Amino acid sequence: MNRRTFLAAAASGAGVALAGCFEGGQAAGDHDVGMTISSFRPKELTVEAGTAVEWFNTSSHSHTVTAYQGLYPDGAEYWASGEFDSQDAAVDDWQSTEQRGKLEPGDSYEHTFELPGSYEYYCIPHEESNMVGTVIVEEPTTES
Ligand SMILES: [Cu+2]
Repeated sequence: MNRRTFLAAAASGAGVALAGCFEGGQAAGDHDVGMTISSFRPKELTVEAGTAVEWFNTSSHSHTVTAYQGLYPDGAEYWASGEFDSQDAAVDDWQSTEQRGKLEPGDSYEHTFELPGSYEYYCIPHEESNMVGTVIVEEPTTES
């Protein structure tokens, strides 16, 4: 894609310019990852290091975006909607009345990925339905 084409595509949503890489048609609007009743769309997203990725609950059900403990590069911090320090804390929260990590329909969550590598995550209430996803973070490319 040349730069002109990229800018035209980016004009459809501010988030697109930040997100960079897309799997066509699976994410629309300003967000990078949408949600169905029991899946993330796209399930796998590739971005450059330093990219802020936005999840947006495009479904009619409540979800979470919850990292699998340790399934991210060494040196990266634990990440999850609700901003917890660990997967245990995120799960405890889901089982509490507070549910700070819960994304209601129309809610969004954003996380910036600084370190290259693979980040595995899931939705707490729909893990049994295989509602899981991966963010692959690549070294920034230097454009000529
Ligand atoms: Cu879910």
